[in-house]
Amino acid sequence: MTILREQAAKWRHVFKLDPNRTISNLALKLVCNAGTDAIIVGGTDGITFKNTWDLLNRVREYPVPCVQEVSDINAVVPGFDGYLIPTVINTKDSRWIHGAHLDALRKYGDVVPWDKVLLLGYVVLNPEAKVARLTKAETDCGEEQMVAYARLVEHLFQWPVLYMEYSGRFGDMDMVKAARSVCGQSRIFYGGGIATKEQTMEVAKVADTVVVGNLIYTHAERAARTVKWVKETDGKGERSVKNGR
Ligand code: 1GP
Repeated sequence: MTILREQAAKWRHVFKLDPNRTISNLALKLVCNAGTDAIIVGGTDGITFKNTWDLLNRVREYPVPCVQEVSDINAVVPGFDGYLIPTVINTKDSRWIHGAHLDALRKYGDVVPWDKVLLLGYVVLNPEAKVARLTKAETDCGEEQMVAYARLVEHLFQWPVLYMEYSGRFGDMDMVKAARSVCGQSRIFYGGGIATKEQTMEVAKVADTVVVGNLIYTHAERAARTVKWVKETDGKGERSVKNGR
């Protein structure tokens, strides 16, 4: 087991910062000091070495773990605490499943710090999201199909993380519950449209790791409060029943 995998197994809340978006010093301070488990730096487009490097250096002012979600091999920046590698399960375009990964391994396979790498198995569920269009994700997915994806990750592939990605829109909690009903080992990450206390707590009761992105840029103070709201759900909901954790 990688070291990063062990660390991520304890993440209940993470913020996702996009290097291609502007964030004020005040907003950054609020989210970095909010008590989150980690900051993820990554996004879908306009990601460069420079904007990633700049953001890492600003986050490094604070004592919070900071990992990079890699979307472009040319923008991988040394010095992060870890590297999240996404793969999209609900696409037929092999580039997003393992094609880009193989290209990267052919070039840089000898120097990958494997103990700092964590694979994220994405199911992209919001057809309007940039990531859905880019990866040609098959977002028209019902609960039965979601259970099949979750079983693929949990049992067949035995991957560490199933990431349910609704980026930009609050998702269908019945879909998350469907995945929850068959996931015990793989961790369920949920991201998408979290903007209120109710939404934060609803997600936190079912998913293992709550990802907050856009709210940082629109309501930084409220985004900071999501950390506390997640903690308020400890011991409640499907998540605690299913896993006893
Ligand atoms: C995006 O899952 C994250 O990759 C978070 O989504 O930006 O909608 O909060 P939001």
